[in-house]
Parts: sequence; structure tokens; C-alpha cells
Amino acid sequence: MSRKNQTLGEFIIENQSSFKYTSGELSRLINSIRLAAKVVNHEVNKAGLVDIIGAAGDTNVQGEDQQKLDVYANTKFIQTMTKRNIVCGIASEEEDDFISINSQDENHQNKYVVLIDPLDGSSNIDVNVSVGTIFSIYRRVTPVGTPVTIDDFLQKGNQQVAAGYIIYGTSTMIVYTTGDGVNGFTLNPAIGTFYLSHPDMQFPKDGKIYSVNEGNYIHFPQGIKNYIKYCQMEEGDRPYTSRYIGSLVSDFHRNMIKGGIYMYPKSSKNSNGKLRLLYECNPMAFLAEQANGKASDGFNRIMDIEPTELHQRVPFICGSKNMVEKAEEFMKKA
Ligand code: P6P
Repeated sequence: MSRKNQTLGEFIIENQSSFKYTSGELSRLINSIRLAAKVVNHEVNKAGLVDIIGAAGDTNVQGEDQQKLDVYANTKFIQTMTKRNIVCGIASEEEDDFISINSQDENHQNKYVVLIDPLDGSSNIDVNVSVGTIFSIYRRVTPVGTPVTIDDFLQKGNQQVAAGYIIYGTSTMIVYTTGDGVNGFTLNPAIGTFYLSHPDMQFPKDGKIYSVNEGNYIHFPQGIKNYIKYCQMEEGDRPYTSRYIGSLVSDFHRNMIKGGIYMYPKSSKNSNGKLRLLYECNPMAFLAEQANGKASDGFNRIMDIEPTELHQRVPFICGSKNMVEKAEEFMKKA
């Protein structure tokens, strides 16, 4: 049972018993994410004022320039989750390989692994457009007390126990699920407390917004081209509106509230698309399905894809169920 204006802390305690693995550890893990979110939010909100924006001069495993806030957010989330002695392993977009935690302490009983995109959409930082953190949580599959292996991270999305995002926008929100619906909490920066502002978030079955980088149109598969033309056609409730922020969390969040579809398809430039399966697509797919939306690669359910490597990319179509199914129809007919 959720009540508007409940604090995140009260919500976690009240709903802990409904979580099938209840032992308090997941609650402590969500609490550690809450703390890191507040710390990162503080820096994101003053990025324009101090010399923390701009490329850190290094590049991450994706070959992308690392913005200083990327590095800062990555460090803060890893530090916070490590200190709470809950997690046995972390994988991050900003880390080439996964991090094994407490592997020297054979007595540790930590059973959760976290995969994270610490600051998604970071190319927007310098132009003051909203960015986000995305996280995905699994129970480990290797024996408790042993160092984690890659198998603990290469799990299908349908094995997630929790997932969510933080959106650093006009207000800062945590939106997450533990498999019992999606709830959104807004930060009151004056007192540093998150309040339940969006209980039981749901994708409208239909929408009139499509989000895709149309600059890549000529490189898209024919099915996607045909769907985009369908969205632009004067017929019934169409043409739809095109909205693309260039920040997955922001486009997803708007579409979940207003109805819409987000697409990052494969193209002749990106043969598997751009978004990463494990710490972008799977957590957003879990949220989408828990909010009665849908997420696929154009043909297959995202959360059924068998991962093969930590930073693998997949084509991603996500949002209002009827819109995703219409896009899949065009993909299948092409
Ligand atoms: P493009 C940000 O880098 C990101 O991963 C998503 O947040 C965003 O939707 C997409 O890439 C933007 O990519 O190629 O359209 O600039």
C-alpha cells in the first residue's frame, strides 16, 4: 500500500515484507542508491558553476569521452554501495570489467550484484539538459562467500530483482521497481528527502509521441523507416509528435507519463544499436513491463535476450504497449 507524500524510507519499510527475498538487504541497497543519488545530484546541479564539467580527458570502454561528472558519479555509486556491505559485485558502463567486492573475505554473505550506467546522457551535461543514472539489481548465481564471476552479471533481464533510474531534471526523482509496480519519488532538496510523488506509474496503452534520432533515418532498417513514416502520416490521431532529448532516462520518463515510444534501432552505423543490454535496456525494460508497457529489440522481448558480454549493445524499442507492437508489425513485414 503506498500513500502520496510518504518518504522513500517509509515506503521501503512498509513494502519490504511484500518483497519475496525480504531480508532487509535489498532495502539497504535501495537506501545506498538513494544516498548516492543525493550526492551526485548535488554535483550535477552545480556543474555549470565549478570546473567539474568538460571532458575528463579520458575515454571509457565505449570509446566515449568521459565527462568529469561521469567519473564522479561512477566513483560515488561504487563507493556508496561498497561501504554498505550488501553487494558482492558491481559492473558499470565506466568500468572495463566488473568489480568483485569482499572477495578476500570468505565470510561475507552478500548476495546482490548491481549493474549501473552512472550518468546516462552525459553529453548533455555541458548544455544543461537533464541526465540520469540507471541501475539493475540481480541475486548472484554463484555460491555466496566466493568471488563473483562473469556469470553473476550475464543474467537475462527476466531475472532482475529490482531496477530503476534517477533523473536529474527540473526536479530530481528516483523511479524504481522491485517487481511489484513502478513508483516515483521526488527529492525535496531543502531537506534532502525523497517523497512518493508518482505512485503506481503506468504507461498509457497508446501515445502520440515518438522518440528517435531521425538524423540516422537513412541508416535505419526498412521496418523502422516505414514505422516512422506511419507516425508522420495524416490519418486518425496521427501525425504524432516527435520528441527526442538525447537522454534515454528523460525520453523514457516523459513517455511513461504522457504515452509514447522510444527507439534506438540498429543501423548501418551501429549494427547492434547503441544502447547496452545489461545496464540500460534490461532495467528500462523491467520498468516498462512493470508499468504495463513493452520493450523489445524489434522482434524479441528485451528481458529474454541471453547476454553474451558485459557491454553488449542491442536494438531497443520501448514504451506504450500498442505503439511498440505496431513498430514490431512494421519490422516483421519489412
Ligand atoms: P544519439 C546517451 O548517450 C544515450 O546512451 C541515451 O541516453 C540517448 O537516448 C542516446 O544515447 C542518444 O544517442 O546517437 O541519438 O546521440
